[in-house]
Amino acid sequence: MVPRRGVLKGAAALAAGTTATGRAVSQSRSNLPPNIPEWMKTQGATILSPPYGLPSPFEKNVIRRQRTRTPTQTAATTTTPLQDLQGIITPNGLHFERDHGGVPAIDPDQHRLMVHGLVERPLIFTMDDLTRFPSVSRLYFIECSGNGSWNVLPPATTAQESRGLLSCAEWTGVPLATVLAEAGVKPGAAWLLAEGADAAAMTRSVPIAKAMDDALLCYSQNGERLRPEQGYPLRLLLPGFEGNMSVKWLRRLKLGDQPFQTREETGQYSDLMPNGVARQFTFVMEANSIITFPSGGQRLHGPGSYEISGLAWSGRGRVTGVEVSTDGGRQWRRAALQEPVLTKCLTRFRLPWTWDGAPALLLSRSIDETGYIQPSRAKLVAVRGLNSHYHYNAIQPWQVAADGTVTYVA
Ligand SMILES: Nc1nc2c(c(=O)[nH]1)N[C@H]1C(S)=C(S)[C@@H](COP(=O)(O)O)O[C@H]1N2
Ligand SMILES: [Mo]
Repeated sequence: MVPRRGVLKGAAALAAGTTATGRAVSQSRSNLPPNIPEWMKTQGATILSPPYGLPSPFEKNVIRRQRTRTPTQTAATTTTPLQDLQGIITPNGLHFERDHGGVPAIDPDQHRLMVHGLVERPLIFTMDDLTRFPSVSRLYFIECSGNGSWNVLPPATTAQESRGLLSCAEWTGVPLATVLAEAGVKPGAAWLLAEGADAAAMTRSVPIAKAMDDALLCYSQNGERLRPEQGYPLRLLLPGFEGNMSVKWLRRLKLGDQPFQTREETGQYSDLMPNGVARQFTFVMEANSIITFPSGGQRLHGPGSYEISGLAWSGRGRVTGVEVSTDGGRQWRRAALQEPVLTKCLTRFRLPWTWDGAPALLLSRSIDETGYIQPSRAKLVAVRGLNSHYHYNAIQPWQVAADGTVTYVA
C-alpha cells in the first residue's frame, strides 16, 4: 500500500541522518555508508555475556514505569510500554505489575496449593504434583480493571500511561477444572475463594462456572517459569476477567456455596453508579482498544505515508472488527486484523494512512463477537457516571497537531 516513491524518499532521508519515520539518528557520519561501521572492525562481545539475555542498551527507554505515585513502593503499580511494542506478546520483563503487598520471594519447593471446603477430598499439591497434570498453553491478556482513567489526564499522557495496565502472554499450566476434579467438587459448591501467598493475602471469590470453563493454574509465561512479579511459582488466570481476580502466588482454593465477600470485592473492585448503588462482581473486561502508533508523546516527521497500528481486546471473546477514524469520528474505516485473532487475547490492528499535514484526531473502536461496540467517553459516562474507579473502556483519542506532535485528549 505504501507508494514506492514514499519508500525511496525514506531511504534518501536515511543518508541525511533520519530514519524513514523521521527519528533523528547519530549525527556522526563515520558509521554511515559508504564507510565501514566501527562495529565491523573488531570482534563483538563474547557469548554468555550475560547468560540470561538482555535487550540492546539502545532500548533503555522501553521499560515499565510506575503509574502513579503511591505511598509505598510495595502496594504499587507499573505499566507496560504499549507504544514501543509490536505484535501482541508482552515480553516478560515488560509485563505490567500490580502488587498489593510487594513481590514475595517464594521457594517453589516450599510452596503448596491447598484445595478444601466443599470438596470430597481436601488436597495439598506440591509444584511437582501440579506440573504432572496434563498441561495447556494459551494466549490471553491480563488487564487491571483500574486501566484507563475516568479523570481527564494531561496532554502529555502516553499510551503506556493511558492503557498500560494491560499485557498479553502465552500462559502454560493445568486447567483448574482438572485439579478440582481430583479433589471432587461437592454438590452445592457455587464459588471458590482464591488466596495468594503474598503479604496482602489477596483473596477473591470466583464463580464455579468460570473455574470449570477456561480458568488455568499457570506456572509458565512465554515459555519460561512465571516471573516473581507475575506470581511465581503459581498463579490463577481467569481469561477476560478483571486482572485482580487472577490471584498470584496462589496458595489456597476454598470451595463454598456463596461468595466470600472479601475486602477486594466489597471495599475495592466495585463500581459506584450515578444513583449511589454500587455494582459488585463486575468481572468481565469489556471490548477496548488503543492506537499505539501514532500515540501520545510521539511525533510524526512530516506529511506522507504512515501505518496506524494498535491493540484491541475483549474479555467476552474474540475481536471481530476495529474501526479507525482520522477525523474525530466523522468517517470510520475498517482496520486489518493481524492473525492470530484469538479469544480473550490482544489483537493487533493496522491501517495505512496518508497524513496531509493538517491537524487530525485519531480514534479507534473495537467490536467483539457479542456485537458490543466500544463506546465514546460521552456515552460511557452517560451510563456509568463519574463515581467509578474501575472498568473504563472508552475510545482513546489522539490529537495530531500540524507540527506532528501527538497528544492525549479525553
Ligand atoms: N496475590 C496477589 N494476586 C494479585 C495481586 C496481588 O496484589 N496479590 N494483584 C492483582 C491485580 S489488582 C492485578 S491487576 C493482577 C496483575 O497481574 P500482574 O501483576 O501479573 O500484571 O494481579 C492480581 N493478582
Ligand atoms: Mo488490578
